Amino acid sequence: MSKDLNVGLIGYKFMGKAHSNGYRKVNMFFDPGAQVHMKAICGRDEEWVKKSADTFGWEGYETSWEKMVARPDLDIIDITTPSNFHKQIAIEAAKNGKHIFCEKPLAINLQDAREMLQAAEQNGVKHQIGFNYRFVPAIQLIKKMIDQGKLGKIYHFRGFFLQDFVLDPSFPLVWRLDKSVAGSGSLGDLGAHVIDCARYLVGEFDEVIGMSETFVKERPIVEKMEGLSAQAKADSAMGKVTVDDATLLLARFKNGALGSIEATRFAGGHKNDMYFEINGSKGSVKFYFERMNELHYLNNEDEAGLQGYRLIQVSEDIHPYMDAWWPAGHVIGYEHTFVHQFYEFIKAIVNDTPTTPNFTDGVACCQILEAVEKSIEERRWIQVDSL
Ligand code: SOE
Repeated sequence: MSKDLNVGLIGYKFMGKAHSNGYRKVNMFFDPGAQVHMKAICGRDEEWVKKSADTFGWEGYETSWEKMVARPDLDIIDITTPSNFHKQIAIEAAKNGKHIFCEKPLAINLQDAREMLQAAEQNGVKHQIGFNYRFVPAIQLIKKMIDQGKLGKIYHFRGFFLQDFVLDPSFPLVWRLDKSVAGSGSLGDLGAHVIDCARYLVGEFDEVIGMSETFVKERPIVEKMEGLSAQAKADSAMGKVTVDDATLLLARFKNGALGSIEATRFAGGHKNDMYFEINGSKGSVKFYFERMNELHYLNNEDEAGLQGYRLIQVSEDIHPYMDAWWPAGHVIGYEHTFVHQFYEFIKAIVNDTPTTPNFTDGVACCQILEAVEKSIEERRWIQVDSL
């Protein structure tokens, strides 16, 4: 281990905690070629940010992001704020020569995302986006299988991301339900992950068409928020929900495959139910995030009469990232995907190699999100490249 890299993290809620845990673990389980130092965490509420610094293991804290991105001792700025802050923070961080890690969606609209990519490229800094599901070992294994031709020609990508955390109409108007802060609702928050997996595994989108609905149009104004849970006063005034509660889309990929994706926060009983299935000429795979250590694989070339989906435990040393963790069968979880993504990010900085997924992937995803929104508005198919 030769190098030292100092990180400054902006945001201290759900994603702030997940990222902090990732940085804490990365050197313990992997050797990315540099020692990560958790220098400072930043947030507006001093009491909270100080408490988060102590609990998550940061050396210090800041209450101004402007001050944070200008600190000469920091090499990396990591952005886990609500989405409307991504652009200004990333652009200033780039101007200050910091490598940038940014949560998804990259920005609240395509134009902002493009400006962020441009700033990072012009200032020659590394940039990565938090599509952490790519770093699930089973998803990495699917990628390997597709690249090796095991699924043959891909015909279908069929995915969904189902949650139910806003199902109760009295759940308050949190920032994720405000378009000016979040960009979009279930589409950009949940659909973005599935779209990214589809791009990663199947290829670029050609055209899309969508439909969406906001089932609960007004909610009590939020009083206090912590992670995904929030409270409103019993007699709180109501505010308007300005994002989609659910969006469904159809897609045609450039390689001829067909896709369908559903993203909703109104699927009762589904907590973080991300699923996709890929069908090809030689085989198929099925992946359920809530069973993320498993992969269902069908080989069309198996003997007739003995065909069926086999269940692979993706937990052996030969599986992606698993040699760093526990003996086979000692399963890993959601938080490990963050350790993997930071391992790749740090390694790319140290070796000066390309980062993946990066802001180019973030822009490509925003382009698809915007094409879906346009198709809903205009009630017609939209060519993704036309935006
Ligand atoms: C909330 O809907 C959320 O936490 C997303 O913001 C994350 O990206 C996803 O992993 C789980 O759900």
